[in-house]
Amino acid sequence: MRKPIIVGNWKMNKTCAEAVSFINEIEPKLHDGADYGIAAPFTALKDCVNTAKGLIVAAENCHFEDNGAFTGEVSVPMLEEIGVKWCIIGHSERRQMFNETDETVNKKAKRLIEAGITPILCIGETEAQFDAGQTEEVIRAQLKGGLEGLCPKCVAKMVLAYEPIWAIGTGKSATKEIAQNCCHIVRDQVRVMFGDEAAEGVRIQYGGSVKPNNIKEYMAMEDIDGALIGGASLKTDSFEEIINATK
Ligand code: G2H
Repeated sequence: MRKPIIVGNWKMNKTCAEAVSFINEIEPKLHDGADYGIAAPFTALKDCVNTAKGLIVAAENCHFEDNGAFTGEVSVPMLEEIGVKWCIIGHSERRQMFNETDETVNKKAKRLIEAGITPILCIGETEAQFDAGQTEEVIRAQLKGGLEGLCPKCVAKMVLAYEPIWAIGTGKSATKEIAQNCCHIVRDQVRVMFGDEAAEGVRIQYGGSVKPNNIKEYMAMEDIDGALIGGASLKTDSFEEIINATK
């Protein structure tokens, strides 16, 4: 039985003060029906970790090297030092704008797991790939590259987020059938690579214009264990509606 996991991805939004105020307001609304979390900008992470009691606090990225000449980057030991236990890797915005590849995602996953930080690994196809019928091929290839060399038990504890790029921040969410079909492919690829235990344990999120009014239909699907939510996670009222809809 997989516990649902709902994570807000704040992206480049919220100052420390705004992040702390959000967490203080939202924490009393949490319940045991799911794990809830937010991914915050680096600058707000320490305050978020120190404020959150039940809410998961995730970083939105990390570097795979521990230190060195990587101007502007943040390493896994730096996240570890401030108590971060979760980290998004491979978000499509990082793949598209910051040259993230399956190879760097894989290095990041390995370093995070070594540090006891759970990766939330994002995958998903572009609109052109979707239109060309390449979705399955793209998903399987991204997982092959991103998960290569990890141990089955490690994969079982991870979160994989399927986010079709054409649905991100566009208001054009995937139908529940498309989302289910793709999350099923994700689970199948994990099964092919790591066996049944990993496939049944890994939690798979759908992401892309998830809102209070559509979260329930995604959560009802067999292979969808949660959601990665951008826009609708920025305001406490819409995040609270999502919390209530996933009781
Ligand atoms: C996809 C998602 C959060 P949004 O990026 O990861 O954002 O819900 O705004 O489409």
